[in-house]
Amino acid sequence: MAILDDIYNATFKGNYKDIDGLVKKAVGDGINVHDIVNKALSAAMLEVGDKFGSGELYMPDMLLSAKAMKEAMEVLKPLIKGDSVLVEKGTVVIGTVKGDLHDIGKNLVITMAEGQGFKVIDLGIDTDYPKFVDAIKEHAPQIVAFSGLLTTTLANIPDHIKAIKDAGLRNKVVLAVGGAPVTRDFADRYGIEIYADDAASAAKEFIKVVQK
Ligand code: B1M
Repeated sequence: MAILDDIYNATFKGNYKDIDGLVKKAVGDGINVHDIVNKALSAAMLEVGDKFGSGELYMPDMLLSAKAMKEAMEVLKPLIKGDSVLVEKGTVVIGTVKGDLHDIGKNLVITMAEGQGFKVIDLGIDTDYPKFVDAIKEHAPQIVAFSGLLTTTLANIPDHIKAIKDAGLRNKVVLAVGGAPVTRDFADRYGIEIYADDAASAAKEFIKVVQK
């Protein structure tokens, strides 16, 4: 579809000034919101990552693409919130792991979870261990989710879990993890109950927890 190609290209090229109009046009044309996210926005970000990895793109390019994706999500967020059937509410605490500044995927998980009726406490990026502990004490969530995009800082996840265990809170929450380099094996290794490879499946897994 031409408009999805346009959104893909604008995101890939970091044309953040054009993206608002393009996304609004796609919505106006009746294009499914999930197709806009998955087939255009997320797909473009994947290609940006590949090209960055192979040295064809540089950090400023990535930043511009990230800005374009954020602008697009501002338009889509209210629609994603409105398109799901509200299920029994629960609370999710989520943060990007210590040392990691990526937040686009985490924000997508938040949008999808909120769309399913969850209250989401966003601890932001580069989340220090005590922040999760404090948030569990304050908000009594059913689920604590870690987002991690860097192989190096995924190594901090055991320390995140240790801090929660040391505070005597491990059996009060279900842990969840996701992010490009994360795998089911990784989650299993650290006894993390939920692994989700995209935002929509994360929200589905959260629903299973509160329905139990
Ligand atoms: Co960075 N970066 N980056 N970056 N960046 C990656 C992750 C990288 C794969 C690019 C590459 O080399 N090919 C690479 C990591 C390599 C590795 O460790 N495996 C990388 C690197 C190396 C770096 C720096 C170290 C670069 C440098 O400085 N030399 C640096 C690190 C800074 C730091 O964090 N300390 C850095 C910086 C940046 C920017 C700031 C420029 C920017 C981030 C802006 C922002 O987030 N606000 C950026 C970006 C944009 C990327 C890429 C291009 C795109 C990430 C993204 O937003 N994807 C990325 C390439 C890639 O991932 N292929 C890359 C779109 C997003 C929707 O997908 O985040 O995967 P994602 O989220 C998905 C799923 O993973 C899942 O749901 C989402 C989709 O539905 N998910 C969860 C995510 N969190 C979840 C939590 C859950 C469940 C599912 O909980 C249950």
